[in-house]
Amino acid sequence: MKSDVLNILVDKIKNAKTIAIAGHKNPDGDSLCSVLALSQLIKLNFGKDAVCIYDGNVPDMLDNVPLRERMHYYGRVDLSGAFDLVFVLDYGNKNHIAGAMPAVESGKFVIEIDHHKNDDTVGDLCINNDGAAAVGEIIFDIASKLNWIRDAAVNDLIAIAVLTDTGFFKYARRGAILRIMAELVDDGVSIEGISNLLNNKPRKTVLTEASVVSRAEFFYHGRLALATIDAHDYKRLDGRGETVLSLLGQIKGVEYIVLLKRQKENQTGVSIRSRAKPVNEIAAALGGGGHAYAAGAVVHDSLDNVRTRILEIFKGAK
Ligand SMILES: [Mn+2]
Repeated sequence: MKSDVLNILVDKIKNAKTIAIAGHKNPDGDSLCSVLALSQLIKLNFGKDAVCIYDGNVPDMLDNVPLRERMHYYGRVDLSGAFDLVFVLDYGNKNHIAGAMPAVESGKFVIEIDHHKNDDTVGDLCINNDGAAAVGEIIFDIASKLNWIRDAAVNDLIAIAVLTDTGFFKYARRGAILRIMAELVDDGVSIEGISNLLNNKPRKTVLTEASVVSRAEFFYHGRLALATIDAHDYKRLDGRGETVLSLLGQIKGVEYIVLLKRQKENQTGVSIRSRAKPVNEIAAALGGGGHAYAAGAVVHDSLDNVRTRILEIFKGAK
């Protein structure tokens, strides 16, 4: 991060009368907590209130994060006047900005802070680092380089952003992120406390997840686990069914895990996880995409037809 970039950032905050901050639609822990952490850093260090905007649904697990009440649904915020400064965080792809897009388009100056690979940027100033484990890491770096004051809320929010995006460090690729967490823990963050705070699902969600797991089917000598969720249960899931995928992935011998979600009569959500070969090409064949070992698609076909196609595809998987 170059100092001239940070000088522009500071200058723009100092001169802005109105500031908005948005993340991606259906915020995850990194998106939501990075937005809130940045808003609190701006309040602490510049005495300014930023408007925090989201679109979609906030997962139940994030209900108790610090300053949660600061997040406003875009439909309840007046976006007609252009903000002097708009931050857009963790968005990855223009489509994911969704309801906050009018604020980004009309903003007098836009700063994006992201860790996704993205060539189609929207910012007048881009602070992008696809090596960062989370946007929370970049926010921490900005605050450190500028000697900004952090309070307990900021520290917790950055820790939640990092812990959720790295799966509590399972997906951490660099030591830098652990050194940042070490500093946060020394400053009072409790990882155990955060873990407890995130365990906040409604009872019906966990019971639904458990019943979906118990009804899973196994194919090809137990190498493929396949679970299905009907439209009624789909509404009770928190997020994309990560818990179902993770539980099935704990079974000995299971290499591929597929979760089919009946979103509508002729629309089926597919999530694929792999412990063996990359599966992103399988997702691409279904019109989706994703990471090598975690991919998905939305197929405009019935669940039964998609199930048949999936079984055909994995029949040939080595
Ligand atoms: Mn992220």
